[in-house]
Amino acid sequence: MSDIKYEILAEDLEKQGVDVSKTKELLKQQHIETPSWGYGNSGTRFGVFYQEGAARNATERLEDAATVHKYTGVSPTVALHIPWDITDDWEGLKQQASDLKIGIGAINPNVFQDQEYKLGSVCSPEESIRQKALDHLLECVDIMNATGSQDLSLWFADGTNFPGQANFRQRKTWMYDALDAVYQALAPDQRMLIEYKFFEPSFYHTDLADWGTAYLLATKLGHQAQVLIDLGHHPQGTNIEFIVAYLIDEGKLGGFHFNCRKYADDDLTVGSVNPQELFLIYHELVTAELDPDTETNIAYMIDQSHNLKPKVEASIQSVCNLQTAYAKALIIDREQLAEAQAASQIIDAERILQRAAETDVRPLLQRVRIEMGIDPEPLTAYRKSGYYKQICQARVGGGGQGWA
Ligand code: PSV
Ligand code: MN
Repeated sequence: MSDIKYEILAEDLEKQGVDVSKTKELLKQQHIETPSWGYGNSGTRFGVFYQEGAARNATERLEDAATVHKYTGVSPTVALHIPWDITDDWEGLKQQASDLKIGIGAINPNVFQDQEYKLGSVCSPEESIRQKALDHLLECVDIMNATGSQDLSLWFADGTNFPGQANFRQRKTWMYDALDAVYQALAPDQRMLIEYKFFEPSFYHTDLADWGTAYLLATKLGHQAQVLIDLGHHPQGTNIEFIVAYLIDEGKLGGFHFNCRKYADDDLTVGSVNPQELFLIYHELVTAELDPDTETNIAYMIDQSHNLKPKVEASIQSVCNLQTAYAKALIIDREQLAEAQAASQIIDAERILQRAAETDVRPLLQRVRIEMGIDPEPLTAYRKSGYYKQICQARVGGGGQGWA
């Protein structure tokens, strides 16, 4: 298994004090959850673009997720969106997942698409709509019990579009009361992850607009409620890595929705526009992971709809980008960094990060994959497999559930 590039890199890393075998072990244990909605037809609010071979139902979405796991080795679970992935046979779906060697991960309720939710869901001015939304959230807890899922991943489109449209404090109470009712329904080993987003689809105010709002609610609700960071949900220029560090320190970071943005909630491939930001986020995550005094339980999930790229390929590419960011963060010399920070050697501290960020970790990741018994080049191996041709032939007709 000799590979000259890997040998040179490993020797260099060891010289820098990196424990290469521990790094490889951590990379093998990485766990990235892919979203079922990344495999079906999707689009923007201006229209849906249909792709050949796109998954048409939950069964096919599971097949695609399993394929991504087969080639990456680190994406063993898939998140479901309800009702897009609804079935009347949860036992059957769970069995299918297990036959495909994957598991069902977070359950994402959908309280934003029905006509009745035009003015909000749990914060709707109409009592019956608030009740409908709450019933759906509780139904999703039942689904978690049926699938064995531990995380309920909550996102609300609730907000208003015009000044004076609604009473903020009234809506704040409605939001809290609904979340509290759901919280009470959780089993002790289940969590509620609260996602925030500063605008869209509402353009004047959003009821859960930022990490402060999500944190406040999660804190009031209790330890089974935590914050979920979606990388696309911040205003331009937000220092997300600082939010990550802060929430970890408060024991309130529950999960991620990885994607990438340039302007708004663009849902671009994670790491595609700003890999440095992703690296700095991972730096905070790894610092916490390697600290024996810091407890974390973070769900690493992708939230992307691939409107233009072939979906399975885009998912493989995304998982690989997350491996790269993790690997680069793992090889940071944290001891030297702590020394530079203590001595206020700003340039040196920055250079320590830079050295890791500029390291070509591809030979390391290739070696990790070989040791995991998979192909060192996931995308190439997938392309050679014939899977795409097979799904294009098999999946004819039907726009599919979801955005379509
Ligand atoms: C909303 O923009 C979001 O980020 C939420 O997580 C949804 O569940 C997901 O995208 C899919 O619409
Ligand atoms: Mn999201």
